[in-house]
Amino acid sequence: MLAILAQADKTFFLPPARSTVAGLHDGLYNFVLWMSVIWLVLIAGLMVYFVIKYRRKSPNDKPVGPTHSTAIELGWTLPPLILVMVIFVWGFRGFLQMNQAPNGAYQVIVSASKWNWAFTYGRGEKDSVLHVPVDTPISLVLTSSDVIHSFYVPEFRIKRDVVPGRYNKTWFQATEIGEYNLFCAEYCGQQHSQMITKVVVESRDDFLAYLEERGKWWEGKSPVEVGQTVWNDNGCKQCHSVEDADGTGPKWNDVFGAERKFADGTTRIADEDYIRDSILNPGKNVVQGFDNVMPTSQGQIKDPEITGVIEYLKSISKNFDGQLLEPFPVTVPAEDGGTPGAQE
Ligand code: HEC
Ligand SMILES: [Cu+2]
Repeated sequence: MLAILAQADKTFFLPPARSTVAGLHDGLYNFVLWMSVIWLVLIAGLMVYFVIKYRRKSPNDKPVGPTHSTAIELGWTLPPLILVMVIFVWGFRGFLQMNQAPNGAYQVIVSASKWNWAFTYGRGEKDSVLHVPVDTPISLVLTSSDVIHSFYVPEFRIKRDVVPGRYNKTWFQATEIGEYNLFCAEYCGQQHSQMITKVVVESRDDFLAYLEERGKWWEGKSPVEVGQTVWNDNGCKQCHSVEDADGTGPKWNDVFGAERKFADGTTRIADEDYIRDSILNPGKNVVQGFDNVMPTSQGQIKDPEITGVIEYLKSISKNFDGQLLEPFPVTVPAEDGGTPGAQE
């Protein structure tokens, strides 16, 4: 919270404007605000003045009946009409600008789910933080896999609902390199308030380097490390604790190798196939005592990542003491009861 305030240039007013449309929105906002202030002061002031000036001064004062003045009537009708039309045209221009991405905008897919954000780029690169090049129009296609969320970046002055079952669009062009907060602005359940991530605006070269690295981000990492990163970055950690406590989903430290019981009374040993199934078709085997609320990762997770999750689950499971996928040569568990699978 303090960090957010500090970033907003220590003001409770609008945070600094960092996108091309922000100027137009701020202009209109300030116009409406100051018009309201001026009219409030004027009307309230006149009211007080009239109450005093025309108060009943003696018991013999008779109330004066209504009279008509065309000039006054036009006076309080036409100026407000003109003002409202100005606000309408101004707002409508902003509305059009907000909705029409310029041709050639770079597209990013935004997937929201309880309670995290995922961003997918042109070649399937994927991340939980939104990276974009500066001074480049970015068009966003927003989808949700569960409930209504809302994509909100205060510095860019853009907010768009993310609705399950349809694709909403918006766009922006960031004007300054930096990191900005990205909020969910639609109350979407228990951990709504933690559905926060960042927009990293960087130079074109940095962005290209980032995409390059993200494309095969798992290269050079051990599968366990890959799995842990997926757990962290793909939102698994919101529901699955790796410590000894169930959350919205089952804790992960006793899954692999155990016999899992399901809501329909069936059971299954948690092996590689089961984990893969659970990730791609969460509704197929719903673990007893839990709701069928896990979003599918179908189309959002690559095979090396699934392998990573499997190995990570093995590495933290109390019910697994077999061999992990490791770089050659592997470490053989010591006969004298040393830590199984430990690296030399
Ligand atoms: C919204 C909460 C939520 C999120 C996010 C979530 N899960 Fe789940 N997950 C659940 C629930 C609830 C269950 C138990 C019900 C079921 O089996 O569908 C479950 C079950 C599982 C199981 C079977 C575990 C067992 O105990 O037998 C696996 C494996 C799993 N999830 C993997 C993942 C992975 C990998 C991710 C991240 C890509 C993830 N989950 C994200 C809620 C979630
Ligand atoms: Cu949300």
